[in-house]
Order: sequence, then C-alpha cells, then structure tokens
Amino acid sequence: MNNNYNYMFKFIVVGDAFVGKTSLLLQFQQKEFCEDTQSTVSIEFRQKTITLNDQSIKLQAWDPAGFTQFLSMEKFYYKGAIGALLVFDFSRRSTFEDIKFWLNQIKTFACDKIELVLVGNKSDLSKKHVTIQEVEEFAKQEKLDFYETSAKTGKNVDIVFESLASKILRKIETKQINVDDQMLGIKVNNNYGKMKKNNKSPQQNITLNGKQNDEERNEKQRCC
Ligand SMILES: Nc1nc2c(ncn2[C@@H]2O[C@H](COP(=O)(O)OP(=O)(O)O)[C@@H](O)[C@H]2O)c(=O)[nH]1
Ligand SMILES: [Mg+2]
Repeated sequence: MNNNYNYMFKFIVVGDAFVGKTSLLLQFQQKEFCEDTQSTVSIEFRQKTITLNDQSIKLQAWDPAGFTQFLSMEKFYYKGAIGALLVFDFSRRSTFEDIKFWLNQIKTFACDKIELVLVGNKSDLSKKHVTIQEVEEFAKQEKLDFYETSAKTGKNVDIVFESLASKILRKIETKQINVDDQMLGIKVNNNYGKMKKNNKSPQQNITLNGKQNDEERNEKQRCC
C-alpha cells in the first residue's frame, strides 16, 4: 500500500448521469479522455497524490453512479467526504437545474465541514444551454467557487482538484478543521515526515507536482 502522503482527503463527485464525472476523474488521474465511457454502474474511486505547500496530499475521489436506483447508497457515499465536486454539463440545461438537488443531498448527508466546488463541464462543446452569467450568479448566491472545465481537453481539471485540496489544507493549517475528527474524510500520516528523514533516497517514493506514481496509475485499468 502506498503511504507516501502527509494527508489523505476523501472527495466525492456528484451530478447527473453523463455530465462527465468519470471523465473528469480519468483526466485528472491519467490525463486521458474516452469518447464513449461506459456509464458507471457502481461506486468506485480514483486516487492521485499531489503536492501543495510542501505537503504530500493523496486525493481519493469517489465516483458514483448517477442513477436514482443507487440513491439508497447515498449515506455511505456522502459519509466522511471533506470535498465535493458538483458537476453539470453546459450542453444540457437540466443538469444545471439539478445542481440544487445535489446541493441538497450534500446538505442532508455530508458533514458540515465539506468544501464544495461547482464545475461546469464540457466547455469545449460549442452548443451551450447554460450561460456563464447565470452560473456565476448561482455560485455567488450559494457561496461556491465555480470552474468551467473540459474533461476532453483537460481545461481547468487539475485546478479544480488542487483548489479544493488547497482550501482544505488551509483550514487544517489554521485549525478551522480538526484532523482528529475521524468522520471528516481526512487521514493524517504522521509517519511520513519521519520516513522521509530516514530514507536516503526519498524521491523514489514521493509524488511531485501532481504526477502520480506507478502504483496509483495501476490502481485503475485504462478506460480506452
Ligand atoms: N465533449 C465532451 N464530452 C465529454 C466531456 N466529459 C465527458 N464527456 C463525454 O460525456 C459522456 C459521459 O461521460 P461520463 O464521464 O461517463 O459521465 P458520468 O456519467 O457523469 O460519469 C461520455 O461520452 C464522455 O466521453 C467533456 O468535457 N467534453
Ligand atoms: Mg460515471
């Protein structure tokens, strides 16, 4: 098991089916895009270690099925997540309207410390049925950060994950989040600093600047 991290954060990705949740995770973790991803039939997760403020942070992002028949698993899914991506698809208006539903799910089932980011995906498509102006108004109203992404071109994908992780790290460092609370979706690896000191060639084990190591890359098979 790869323990080369100072912190592990559990993220969840929510939004209607086919908005690009799996594709965003695939682009983030493996820099890949598939035109015909099979719809996710059960929850799975993808992991990647990034470096922020000299801290090695393992992001474990859970990818749900967007179908209602799996909503019975919602408590399990939302439990213990410290970050969430709320994803809609710019080319399908109903997916933006449904963000209110997903926000409500988070308010009902997730912990109150959860950090959220609103993600408008498929920005590469020319036919948009949601305007930036209305999204920005909604984001302001709900106090959400908003990013326009494309899982296809990779636009803003890393930034979404990194900004969410960075907000959480800042809250840990300023003691607004108590990492000892085991329900928060944060794991602290106190041995990592010691391990680095004792290891003569630590670079072999450390993931730098968002590049994942082989173990993480191999955790999921390639999609295409
Ligand atoms: N053009 C474009 N297509 C995308 C993008 N993200 C996902 N897709 C496509 O949208 C479909 C659904 O994506 P998927 O990741 O499976 O959605 P999920 O159900 O939310 O996990 C697939 O055919 C993807 O190839 C994007 O940013 N741009
Ligand atoms: Mg999926």
